[in-house]
Amino acid sequence: MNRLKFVIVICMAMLVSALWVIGPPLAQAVDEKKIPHYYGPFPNWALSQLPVITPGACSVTTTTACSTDTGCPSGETCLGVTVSGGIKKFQDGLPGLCDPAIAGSCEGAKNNLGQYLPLAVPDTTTFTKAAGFADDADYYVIALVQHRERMSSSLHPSPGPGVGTLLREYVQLQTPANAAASWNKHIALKNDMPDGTSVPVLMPDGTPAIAVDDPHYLGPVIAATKDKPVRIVFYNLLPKDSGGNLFLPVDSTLMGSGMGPMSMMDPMNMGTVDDMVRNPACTEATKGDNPSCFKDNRATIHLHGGISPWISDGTPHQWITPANETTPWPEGVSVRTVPDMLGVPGVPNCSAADDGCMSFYYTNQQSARMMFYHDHSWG
Ligand SMILES: [Cu+2]
Repeated sequence: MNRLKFVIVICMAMLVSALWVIGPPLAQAVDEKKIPHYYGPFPNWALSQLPVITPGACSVTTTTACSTDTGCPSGETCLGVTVSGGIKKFQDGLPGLCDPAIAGSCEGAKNNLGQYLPLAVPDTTTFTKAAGFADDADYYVIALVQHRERMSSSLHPSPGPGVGTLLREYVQLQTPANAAASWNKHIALKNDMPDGTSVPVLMPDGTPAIAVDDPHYLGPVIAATKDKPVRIVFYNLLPKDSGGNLFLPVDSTLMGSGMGPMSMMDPMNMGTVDDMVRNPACTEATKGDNPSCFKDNRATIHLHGGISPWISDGTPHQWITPANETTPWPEGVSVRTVPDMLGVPGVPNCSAADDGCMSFYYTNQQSARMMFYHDHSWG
């Protein structure tokens, strides 16, 4: 019997005797600096501020504390109740749609929180019939970054580092065709981290990642035309290694999102809340930057409702990790490159498994409709 097994047997023997006299450990109090775990020992929670209600007193029997009239004797009202904090609904304006290529358009579309929905600005000169392609196409380079955005005037009233809700947002990168355009805001992108810090976003070649506009919730809006294809090069620019762990609870027991396809020890049932069955390998508590786990920073673009060839659907197995990620699995098994997007001047070559980018072709051979593109990674 090796040492590990011996210790386990000892532990189980102690456990059997201990279980009769103790319950499971108490759930820990919410600590917003910690990432919630799907299994524990930290509880799942959402950081929604609850309102603080200071009780008042009943109108006649004034020694009776109350928070509503029903807390008072019949016929009396509850007076002096105050409510503070919480998240108020319907306080903020909706972000407006705007075209960054038109001066002043997005400034005018801002709501009271500074939010707006920028259109993606197409590159119409790279993929053209004149250049030998079957159709003129709108071409975009879209990246995914981690970004904080203030979502409600009830949240985080004072500006400062780490303010806003942490999100993963799509953003339009500049291309050679629009690098010198007057409307290009040349935003040097940063990834916002759960601890409140920010780190510069680099392209796979180590140069700064430059966006045409700041990241915005819901991402750049792509206005397409029936029968005119949209072509996209997608860059996964999320943080790498343990920084790429998702800041939401992840059910890593779904095959393909936790342990990789390799021999790993079977989880042992110790009957405790934090044993390997109830706190499996590759959950937030144990993942770290363990290369034996599928990464949480896998991402893709799925065009929801699009009539797209399967290679460009962005299926659950068409995800990629950021370039240079430490993983044996840098892309899903169904990732394919759009054949005629290879070897095009100014267009990134995304044919390598670990290049952190992939290409998409949307036919738009369908009637006008509102669609959305979103992540679709397995797990
Ligand atoms: Cu969808």
